[in-house]
Amino acid sequence: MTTLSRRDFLKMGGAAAAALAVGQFVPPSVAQAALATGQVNAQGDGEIATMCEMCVWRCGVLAKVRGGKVVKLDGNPDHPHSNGKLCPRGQAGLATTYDPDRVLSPLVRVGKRGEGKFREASWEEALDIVAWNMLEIKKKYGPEAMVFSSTHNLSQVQFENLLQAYGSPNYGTQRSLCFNAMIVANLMTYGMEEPGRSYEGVKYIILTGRNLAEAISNSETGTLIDAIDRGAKLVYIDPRFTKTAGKAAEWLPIRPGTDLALHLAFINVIISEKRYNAEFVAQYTTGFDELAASIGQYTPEWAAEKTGIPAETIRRIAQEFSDAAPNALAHNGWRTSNFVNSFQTERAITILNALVGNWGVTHLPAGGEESGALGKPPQPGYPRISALRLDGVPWKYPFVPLKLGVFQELRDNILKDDPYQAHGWFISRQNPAQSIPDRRKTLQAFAKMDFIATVDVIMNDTSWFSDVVLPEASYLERYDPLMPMGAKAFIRQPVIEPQGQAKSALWIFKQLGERLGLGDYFQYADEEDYLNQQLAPTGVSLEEVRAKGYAELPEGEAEVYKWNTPSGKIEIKSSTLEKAGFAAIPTWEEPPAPKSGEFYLLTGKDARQTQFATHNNLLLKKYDDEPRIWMNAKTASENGLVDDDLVEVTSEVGKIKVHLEVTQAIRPDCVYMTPGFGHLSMGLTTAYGLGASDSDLHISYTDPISGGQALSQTFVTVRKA
Ligand SMILES: Nc1nc2c(c(=O)[nH]1)N[C@H]1C(S)=C(S)[C@@H](COP(=O)(O)OP(=O)(O)OC[C@H]3O[C@@H](n4cnc5c(=O)[nH]c(N)nc54)[C@H](O)[C@@H]3O)O[C@H]1N2
Ligand SMILES: Nc1nc2c(c(=O)[nH]1)N[C@H]1C(S)=C(S)[C@@H](COP(=O)(O)OP(=O)(O)OC[C@H]3O[C@@H](n4cnc5c(=O)[nH]c(N)nc54)[C@H](O)[C@@H]3O)O[C@H]1N2
Ligand code: SF4
Ligand SMILES: [Mo]
Repeated sequence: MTTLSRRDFLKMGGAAAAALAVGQFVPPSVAQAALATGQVNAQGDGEIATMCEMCVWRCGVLAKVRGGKVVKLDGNPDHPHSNGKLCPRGQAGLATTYDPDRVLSPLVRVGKRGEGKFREASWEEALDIVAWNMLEIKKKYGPEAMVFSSTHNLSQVQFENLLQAYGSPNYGTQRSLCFNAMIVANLMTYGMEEPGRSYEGVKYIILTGRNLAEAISNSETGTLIDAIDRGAKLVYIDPRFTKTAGKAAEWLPIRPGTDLALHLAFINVIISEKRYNAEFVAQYTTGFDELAASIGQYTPEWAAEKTGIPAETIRRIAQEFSDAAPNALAHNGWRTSNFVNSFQTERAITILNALVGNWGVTHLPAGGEESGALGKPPQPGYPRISALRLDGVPWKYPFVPLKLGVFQELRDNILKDDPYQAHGWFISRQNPAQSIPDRRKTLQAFAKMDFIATVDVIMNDTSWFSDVVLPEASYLERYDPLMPMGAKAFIRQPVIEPQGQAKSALWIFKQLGERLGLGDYFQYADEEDYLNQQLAPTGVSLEEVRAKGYAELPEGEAEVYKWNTPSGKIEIKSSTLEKAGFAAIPTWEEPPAPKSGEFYLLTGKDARQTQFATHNNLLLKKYDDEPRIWMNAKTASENGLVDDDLVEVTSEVGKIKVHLEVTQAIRPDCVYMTPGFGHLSMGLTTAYGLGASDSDLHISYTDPISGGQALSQTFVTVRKA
């Protein structure tokens, strides 16, 4: 055994000394902490509780580590989002962390923008460049000339802190491309963003384009399948026969854009046959009489014409649904960005639930992720912002909450300099080069910028067009702020040391804040200090949370639920919409339809990929199909096309080439592509060159009420290439 002198010990530094204590292959600080909490043994082997971030659902993970490497990811049985199971993407998370294409050092662009030539830089230099550019832009054009955008994640609270402290009103989130229609409809009707759902005891479920078996929300997907196993009836509405359709008792291949007609007809049957819960409606809702007076026109026969679903089917489903009430649930959906009438569709769905009085049974107050029980670092107030937002919120879109925004409009107004010119864009954990419709326009918006910086783990398509790329440590290598859920707060903690120079977002935003002269807004020494400040009021130690994976929060006062609407009731007739001159009760709006020879272009998730983010993951790629465009077999044969043909797909704004998948599983008037292929970044060596991007074809249409994008409202022609 060798002995170390005190001088040698000091020379090695604390970290190296810790590594020595637990074996030479074990990474220093993670192993030291995990050893202290008993999660790993002296050889560095063990299991560490953390949270997945392969999508936004945040399941609990038990990460198996061997000698400082993570070798397997399993679901944490203690976490309500995983209940012991991970989806395929969650299990493949190691291949994202160990992706050979990870960006592991700050990068500074040296070639032309979009050429992909970068040099490595130190953090000092890269952060100085970002801060200098942000300060220049602020000085020359005001803070509003800097756009910030980021997609839902645990460190977003500090991203928003940076944005607000800097003083820009311009915030782009993914939400208008995702669920604005659902959120704004619920706010208008229930005064809450998204009611919770319970499948316990549910007997009848209507899913409108909510493909839970493939567009996975792990725990909800599981509880839905369990409910089906217990005998609940599932009616699934989608122009495509998805895996969820395969689990359903009935699949309704609806004509796209006509879900509103279908739900108006359900409401018609329920009201005209007096199948609603009169007591619940009288006590808790407003505007029923106006709805009853206008709904007569929307008969099942009328809806059959619009939707292509037989009138007797519509009538029977409405009857079965109300018979099963209150153990019946009409699901609001999630990515409800299909058509410009999707907001009215969401209103109709939400009212259908209210009519059968399922509140408190299948439809509940939202659980919420906010928790007053946790503390946070102190900070000064934010500067007042007087500039208008580029995305039209609230001056053009008065009902869209500020934190949702209208991302596609933000992009469009950057192009128009309306109401002023933007000069810089700071992006974190987001891939707008792919996720906003009409990619050509997004690239034009990038080209207009004096400066773009991106925080990501890989060279995504947006980083590819950036001036500086800041590498975040992957979710298995870092801390994020604690996530409160009900009576617990869950932790994401490092299970291995960050590779290369990668750093947590908490660290990056603080460093940048300090360089921008905003250090007072980032009063935490490091990540552990941040978590300790969160835990301070709870009396729970960080060590305990690390060991268990969560903290029990002190019980708050039980909340008495109140509808947070102007009337304090569920607003079937929305007084807010009425005042603004919009249809105050759901009213049929005819959506545009393809011309003869054109198809609806549908988009939708695949169980093995997340959005635009995972296609470079070697494990997922191994099990993924070659991405092809679906076409109905009858349509294909009428057009002289066969399986695997290379076809040219053309919309008003773009053209792509892709191979054809001939299938029975889609309506003859639709084609379908899964998103996220057709990457532009050659820094993704696995994904580059695979498939094509529907963002090249999508046209931007915005619903004037919710600001939601209409992703199914692009029509295309298809011919042999
Ligand atoms: N595997 C996987 N799971 C995910 C994600 C992922 O990327 N991958 N992303 C997560 C996120 S952020 C979200 S928002 C959710 C999305 O969850 P969902 O909204 O369930 O998913 P999508 O696949 O986007 O869309 C669902 C379906 O809508 C159908 N559709 C298109 N137009 C219409 C229409 O007019 N009417 C009807 N009735 N159906 C229509 C499409 O054919 C598609 O099958 O999934 C989450 N879960
Ligand atoms: N055509 C089409 N467009 C769509 C949709 C569709 O179905 N079809 N869906 C819409 C929906 S529902 C949504 S929610 C949006 C999503 O739109 P975006 O949020 O723009 O897309 P993501 O692919 O989720 O972007 C996540 C980014 O985070 C990066 N990332 C992953 N892990 C980390 C990390 O730990 N740290 C950091 N800093 N970065 C990380 C990934 O590499 C990726 O670049 O897209 C919308 N747009
Ligand atoms: S649903 Fe899948 S990818 Fe998303 S957090 Fe859970 S395990 Fe991870
Ligand atoms: Mo989404």
